[in-house]
Amino acid sequence: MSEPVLLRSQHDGVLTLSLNRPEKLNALNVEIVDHLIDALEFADREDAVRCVVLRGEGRGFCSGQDLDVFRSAYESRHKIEVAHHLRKTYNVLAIKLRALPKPVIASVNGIVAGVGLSVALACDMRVVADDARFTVGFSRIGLVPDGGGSYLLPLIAGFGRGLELAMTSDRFDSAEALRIGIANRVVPAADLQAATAALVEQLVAIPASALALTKHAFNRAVMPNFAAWLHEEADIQQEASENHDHREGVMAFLEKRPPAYTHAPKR
Ligand code: LHQ
Repeated sequence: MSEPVLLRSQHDGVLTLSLNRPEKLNALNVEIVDHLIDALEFADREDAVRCVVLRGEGRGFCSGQDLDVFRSAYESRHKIEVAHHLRKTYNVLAIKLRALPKPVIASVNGIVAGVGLSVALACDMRVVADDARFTVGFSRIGLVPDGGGSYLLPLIAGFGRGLELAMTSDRFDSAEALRIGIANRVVPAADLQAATAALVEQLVAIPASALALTKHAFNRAVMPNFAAWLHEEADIQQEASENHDHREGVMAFLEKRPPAYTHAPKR
């Protein structure tokens, strides 16, 4: 039997969810996102769960959408229903992460890219290993940040720096993530688990209702239109994905060669 793509463990009120596709730096597919959504629904209805930790197995937190999934569609030049895909996967996940009335901590090691970054940003706090490396990444394959990325990145990192990182897809390190507010704290890689556990321990000692209502208040105060935005973001991504340069960017990544972009407005 193959390994589960999402590992779950529960101790002392903490549900730990570990993305488990280390050979692809925990790239996401529909199966893993469905498991994540199920786990968050479980966390919501189980009083015994007081806090959720999201982490990645291996040398990365998450490299974003598994680009191999779309290989045959890109090769055959079929249209991909990207907006539909987003609405049934990452948009649901982002809404669940924000709506869960319990803290969700991303414990971030190694690589973070694409919608993997969006997922980390949709969590409540990010404890980051000092060797973590980030890239928004979408623009390199002709896309816009999705899964809430176009909302959460400017909200958390600021409009100017967020837009720069989204447009350039420049890599940045943990020190920069801390400086722009993406990391709540940076710790030596060897201490990531202990530092995450210490934060969780601090949170679970605080009245659960205060945590739930504080999260609700912050959501309502600064992101009351998040769900509506996700819908619109998916339409924008659909448009981006219909450009030839997106297909070329994905195929170049899969074929491990530099892309040959045309920069034409439409394919
Ligand atoms: C991967 C991936 C990956 C598959 C590493 N997929 N295999 C929404 C709607 C529609 C379409 C598309 O997407 C989306 C949402 C998105 O998230 S778009 C953004 C998707 N992510 C990316 O574009 C990032 C792609 N990955 C990379 O650029 C690099 O792998 C990074 C910079 C993350 C890490 O670089 P390295 O540390 O040099 O590692 P690597 O590239 O050697 O990756 C290790 C393996 O993982 C490798 O496989 P291999 O068989 O050669 O060992 C990669 O092919 C595989 N992998 N990311 N997203």
